[in-house]
Amino acid sequence: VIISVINPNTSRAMTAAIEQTAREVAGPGTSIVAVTCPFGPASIESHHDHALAVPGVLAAISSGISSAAHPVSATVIACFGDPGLDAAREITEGPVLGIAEAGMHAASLVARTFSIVTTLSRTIGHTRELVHRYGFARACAGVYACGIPVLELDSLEAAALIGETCRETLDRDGSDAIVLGCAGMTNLASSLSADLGIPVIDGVAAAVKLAEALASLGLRTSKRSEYAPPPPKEVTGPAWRPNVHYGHME
Ligand code: 5HY
Repeated sequence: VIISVINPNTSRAMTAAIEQTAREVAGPGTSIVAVTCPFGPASIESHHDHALAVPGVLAAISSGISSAAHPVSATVIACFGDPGLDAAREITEGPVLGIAEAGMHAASLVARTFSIVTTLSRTIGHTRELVHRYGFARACAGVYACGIPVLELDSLEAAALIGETCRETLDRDGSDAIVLGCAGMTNLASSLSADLGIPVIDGVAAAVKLAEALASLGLRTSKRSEYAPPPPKEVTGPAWRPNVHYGHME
């Protein structure tokens, strides 16, 4: 099984943290290909960042497709906004998982209710929409922000503040688990879980293992209608797209 793990922002340090988690949790038969988006925002924490990130996600996926030598079994979009998820499912054969959707599924299997702790409060609206879209409106007790920008998560102060936000969230919601709302929090899950005494789900780890499970079951995205390859179309603009014709799959 080959899993392509894509960091939709262009910050290589975040890709390294994401890759480390992916390699740690991957099973013996799974290899991880970590990809940093070739262009786009350094971090994604607004609607505008999210929109700018999608072309880079699709470019990163297309480059993976065109390397038919090592066909990718599954793809993980390692950003909690799940940017480009549906478009990615149209242009790939294997399963595509976003870390938000995967994290919520994992939480729903170990807890009756869970809460989400994300970065800036301005990302709460989009996260709530994903909660509803993925069908977790009943299971998700709330979405809260720690107030730290994505690129400032890697500090002791940030870890302490995230822990504090988790405690406040659990007291407020009475929920049974926490989903960490940013790939940049991936290295905090186990220590937070030990401190709080509840499951703390890191969407990166959840997405990699769910992708591995689906790929090992031989499950691929259904091409019957909505996720069929997009109709061939003239696209003007930067020639970032390798010569992959979306109309068919190699
Ligand atoms: C992420 N942004 O996981 C999201 C987190 C967020 O660059 N990687 C980012 O705040 O939506």
